[in-house]
Amino acid sequence: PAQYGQVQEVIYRSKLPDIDIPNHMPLADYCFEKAAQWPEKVCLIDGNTGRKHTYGEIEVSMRRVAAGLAKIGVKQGDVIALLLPNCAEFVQVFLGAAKRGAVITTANPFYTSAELRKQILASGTTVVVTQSSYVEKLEGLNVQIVTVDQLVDGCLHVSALLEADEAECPQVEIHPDDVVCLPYSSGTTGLPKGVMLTHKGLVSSVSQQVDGEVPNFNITVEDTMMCMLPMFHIYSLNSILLCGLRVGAALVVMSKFELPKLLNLIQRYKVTVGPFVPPIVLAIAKNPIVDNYDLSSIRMVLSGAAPLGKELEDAFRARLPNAVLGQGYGMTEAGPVLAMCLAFAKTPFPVKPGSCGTVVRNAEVKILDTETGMSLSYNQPGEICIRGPQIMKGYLNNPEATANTIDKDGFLHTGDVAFIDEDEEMFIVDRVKEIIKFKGFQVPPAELEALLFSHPLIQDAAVVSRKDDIAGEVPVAFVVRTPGSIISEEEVKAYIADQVVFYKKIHSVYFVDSIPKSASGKILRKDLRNKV
Ligand code: 4UW
Repeated sequence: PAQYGQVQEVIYRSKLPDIDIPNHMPLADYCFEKAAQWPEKVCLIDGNTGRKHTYGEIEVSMRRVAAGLAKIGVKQGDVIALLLPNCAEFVQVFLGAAKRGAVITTANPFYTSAELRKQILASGTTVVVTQSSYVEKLEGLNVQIVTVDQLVDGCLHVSALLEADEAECPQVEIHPDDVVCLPYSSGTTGLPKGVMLTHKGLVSSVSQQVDGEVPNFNITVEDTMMCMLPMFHIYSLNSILLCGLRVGAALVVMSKFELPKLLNLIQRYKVTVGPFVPPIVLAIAKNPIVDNYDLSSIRMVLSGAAPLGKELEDAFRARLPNAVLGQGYGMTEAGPVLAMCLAFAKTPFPVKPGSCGTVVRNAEVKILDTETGMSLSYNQPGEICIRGPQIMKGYLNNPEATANTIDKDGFLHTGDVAFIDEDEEMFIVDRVKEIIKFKGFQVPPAELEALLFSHPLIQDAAVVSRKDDIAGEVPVAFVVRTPGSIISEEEVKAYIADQVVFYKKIHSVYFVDSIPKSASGKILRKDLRNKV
């Protein structure tokens, strides 16, 4: 009970009991803890070639890669960048690097040279594992490049890692608070920053989803999961790859989204679990070709990374009546999973459409009034804050941004606005942060604004989101031309498009006389969003 003069805190928790989380274990050992029980079981199926890798094979290749990395000079704590579409080598090198005690940073292989350069330098990457076609983009960087397909002059080939001697797998003492994964995210404001996810954090997050007597995300060794979302993004890395490995599921690895191919693979391999994002849920709900495939094997469809409308949920359910559809809610910095649909639990709960789930076990959520900071009770929207062993350790080399995100009590502030109803279900209603999400991909306005400012004919600029039926949101720019300049919309768009990955392209330019700002100089983004 609240004491006089003290503000009462309302803490929300899972409806499932807390569990014992073995988060003293290194991530790779945790993922393979039970795999000795099923060495012959299929772990990965390459969707392009049909090639299968068993759990036993992946476990050996993990130790070989760890040995190979040590051999080429990678030390504990060194940073390795994976610049790959989904493929077996992504999984093998990720696990081998984790086993070595190295840190893995992931990036979109479609990134431009300039985007890659920033992340590689900021993260202190010394080794980049990629495809031969992307080697060019890394020119001028002082890194060891490893290619997974063709041999390239001056680069190593991944066989140097995969064919190393597993007996030479280094013994490494890994501390639970050591960083293992370093994805980049802009968080609630500014440019992309390195998010330090530790062994303890990722083990906790996976455990919160799939471990215990009554797992929240009830996938098992019997399941075949579609691994089509890119593993360089934390959603797929955590909830598909790491959760899948932990339970012994088979993962159907797809390198690129094409609807007919996806449907074909679901039918061929009798996929049971489909982790998707809203544009894919939309395609399955609406595209007539879906009727040509037998998708009856699917029992669970997970959506996340962006909002899923109630109408779309209803349309999807009408199409795949046998599948349980629900959402998860994640944020890179939160480890990433904050909430998961309880209809996916081993003992399922009834859930409502539009909910992004219930807070995971072993974690605490507060909803704070965005004006007063007061902790709010049921059905009142405010900023979601979360505390638990799964959240990030902080931003790399950025204590200020860390302190602005994790408060002194250890709660991480998400910048998402939601309410929780009496059934403990969370509903996201708004965002008080800058980030724009194009099909679930992060578009940081600050990055595009910095590029716009760098143009001599642009005096001021602001980038905000515009709603879009397919992508969810697209970035649009408000631009103030320098006096006398006549730069056109097409020129502005082309200037940005040359420098960024496809999903950060600007879709419209609105020329204005000034950008609305607060007294402290902050762009009034809400005003601009209301204009578009
Ligand atoms: N509804 C509305 C949602 C939702 C959402 C996210 O790129 P990041 O940093 O991270 C992610 C991670 C998503 C994720 C991870 C693991 C998982 O199991 C799962 O469930 C399916 C999802 O997207 O972007 C974080 C931001 O994306 C928005 C929200 O604004 C959040 O802060 N977002 N999920 N279900 N919005």
